[in-house]
Amino acid sequence: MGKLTKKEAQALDFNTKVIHIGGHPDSETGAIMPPIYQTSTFVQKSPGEHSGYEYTRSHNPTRTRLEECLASLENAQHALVTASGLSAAMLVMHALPENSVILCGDDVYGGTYRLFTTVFHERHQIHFVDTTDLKSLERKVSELKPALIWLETPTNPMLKVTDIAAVAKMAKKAKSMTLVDNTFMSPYFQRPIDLGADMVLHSMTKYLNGHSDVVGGALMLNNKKFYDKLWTLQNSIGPSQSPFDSWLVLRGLKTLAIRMQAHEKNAIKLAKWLEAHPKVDKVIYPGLKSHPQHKIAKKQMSGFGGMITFFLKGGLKESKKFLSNVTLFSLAESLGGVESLIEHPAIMTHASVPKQTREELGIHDNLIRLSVGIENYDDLVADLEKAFKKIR
Ligand code: P1T
Repeated sequence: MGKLTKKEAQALDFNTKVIHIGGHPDSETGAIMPPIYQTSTFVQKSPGEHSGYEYTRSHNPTRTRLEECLASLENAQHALVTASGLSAAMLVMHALPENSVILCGDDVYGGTYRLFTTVFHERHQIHFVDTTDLKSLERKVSELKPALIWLETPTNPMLKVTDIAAVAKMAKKAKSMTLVDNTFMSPYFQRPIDLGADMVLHSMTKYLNGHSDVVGGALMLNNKKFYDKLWTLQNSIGPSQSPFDSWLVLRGLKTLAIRMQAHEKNAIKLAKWLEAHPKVDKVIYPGLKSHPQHKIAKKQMSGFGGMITFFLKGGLKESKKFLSNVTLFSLAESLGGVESLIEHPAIMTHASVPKQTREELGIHDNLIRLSVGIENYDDLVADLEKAFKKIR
């Protein structure tokens, strides 16, 4: 019932890591599935003499297993699991010295935008920039010497792809840190730390868990000093994930590799089908040759993921009609679960982005976002076609 050594664990293939790192049998009972340490506190032998676990806000053995697995999947030394993707973002913002300059991609999840513009705008100087325009970004980096460059790639919802290695290189020159929100790709398709980034953020709510039954976040990084700062903040502020939720993510992770393959297989076919559809104006999917950063996507990702956005021919009326007539695609916020979801970014996930900014980014009323699930492809197409037929 041995546990893998660090060296043995590192040598494993991704498909083996998702199952075996943090998935070792319970040393006490031999239970093949990790115990859920559903406890708030841990008994001490004498004051300060304990097993390494004192209180679940600080540490919990089920969460530790998940952190071990996540660190290894992103090829990082450390991982910190948090109660949500946004609380992971919050910890990073608190960990930076006051009045830090941050360059953040202009097209990020609406909740991240809201966190930065309504909570942290007073603590830091946050500039939103188009990180796909490397020349302009480089000028800003050398002029502003930011503490942090925050990338979402591909972005939510416009699926813009930023060259991670190029940004990490310019960041290093300016002594800036680079963080990549890797939620859309998961470490199965993209590993930012291997490309030179300093830190990876995930909303585990999405592909990592994969079953739409948990909210969670994670940060992976190599810098021990910054990790310690993040952990201290988490312990002090309190957004730790519950043991049961960590256990669910550990369970979901086991199928990450095959789920991602299935998401992508459906999404590639669906993107091509949509591109040829007479009621569709334009499709955005990093795997399409028509995607403006298709070459960069091919270079830095080993697959293109399960997210598609497209512009319907028409406006809000047509979008609403379409969205109200799908059945297998559930009209809901979130993404990355095994079931297909559909949503209207302007009204739903990105409502907190001001209308003018939305318009500038291309988040118009005819923009639809799909999280393509792993159901049968023909059933998914038939569902969309049924809804297309309802619009004139
Ligand atoms: O919802 P939460 O676990 O707090 O994660 C926030 C978050 C962070 N980063 C990205 C790229 C995200 O997409 C999200 C959450 N996104 C949605 C809920 C959504 O429907 O787009």
